[in-house]
Amino acid sequence: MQKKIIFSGMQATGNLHIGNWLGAARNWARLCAEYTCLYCVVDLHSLTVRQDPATLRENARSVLAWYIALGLDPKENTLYFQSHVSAHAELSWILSCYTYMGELNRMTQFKDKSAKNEANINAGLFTYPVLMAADILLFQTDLVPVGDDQRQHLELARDVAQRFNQVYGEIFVVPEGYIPPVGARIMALQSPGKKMSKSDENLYNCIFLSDSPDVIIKKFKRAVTDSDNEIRFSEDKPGISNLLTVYSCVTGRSIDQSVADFAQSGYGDFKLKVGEAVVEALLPYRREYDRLIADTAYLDGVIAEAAGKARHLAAPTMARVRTAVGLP
Ligand code: AQP
Repeated sequence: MQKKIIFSGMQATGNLHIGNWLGAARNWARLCAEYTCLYCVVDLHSLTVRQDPATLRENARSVLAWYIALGLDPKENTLYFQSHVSAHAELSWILSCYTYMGELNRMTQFKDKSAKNEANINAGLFTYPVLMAADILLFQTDLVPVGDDQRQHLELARDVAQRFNQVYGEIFVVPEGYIPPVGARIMALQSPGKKMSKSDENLYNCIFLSDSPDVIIKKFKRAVTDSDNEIRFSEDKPGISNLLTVYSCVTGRSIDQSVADFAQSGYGDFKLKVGEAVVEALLPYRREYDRLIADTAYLDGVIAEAAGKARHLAAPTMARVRTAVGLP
């Protein structure tokens, strides 16, 4: 039997952080044995926010190297740059003609990012979810493992696929999401009311995968908690609950076990131990990343081969879509 298909991606808008890892990439590595997987660096999406060209190129390579370092074997998985497969943009245009303004107006990420980028509320920011739908539908994707913030975009991709299928017959597989039960929304360390984000201006909000052990510990020590010195998982304790979630993800202890581990601890000791657990969990991945990012020839080879493979895999869907809508 043919394996089912997974597609997911990350933007090259900055350095990856532990939210990107625990909410998404960690599950990609777990699922890849059972599925045919395409993991894309969504560099076209990154253009919705103004990027310095050299930095974008560097970040895109860095994200791809992290994919491999975090356990995705490029021989088994197609790890590629979105901009190397022009079918993403072509399908996005076609699907934009099947997506309603009202649907895009409801997207909370558009509202959040518009508020953050008042000087550059561009059309790409608005139509971002259409490109994401195209990314997914292009490969007849069955499963999309993402963090919780992508739930609404994923729902839109499903709606657009269903609408298109209603008009033209079964052209697209309607994808399911995979959102992990723990770690789907890692929160900012200094402002646990909002999610950890690559482009956050406050660097203390974010643990980057490339942060040194000293920096990681320093950031955890500074993490915002609360005043009652009680370590429990609860909605009214967003800072503590976030740290417990991170600890649970990196150690494999359940949330209840994690709470029990710190039954005798104060906040200072707790934050230090969470930091140390993250440093330890990241160490082998960081070593592998450092080795990979220095191996230019190897990465170039992976990038070139995967682009060809992804183009080949996208071609049948594009041909069906073109025929369906009546393009000559
Ligand atoms: N804080 C998070 N917790 C859990 N998962 C997260 N993801 C992002 N942030 C968290 C998941 O990581 C994958 C890649 O995300 P993305 O690169 O597409 O962009 P994003 O969701 O907009 O992430 P960032 O880090 O916040 O980037 P910027 O600052 O550029 O907007 C997705 O599966 C996402 O759910």
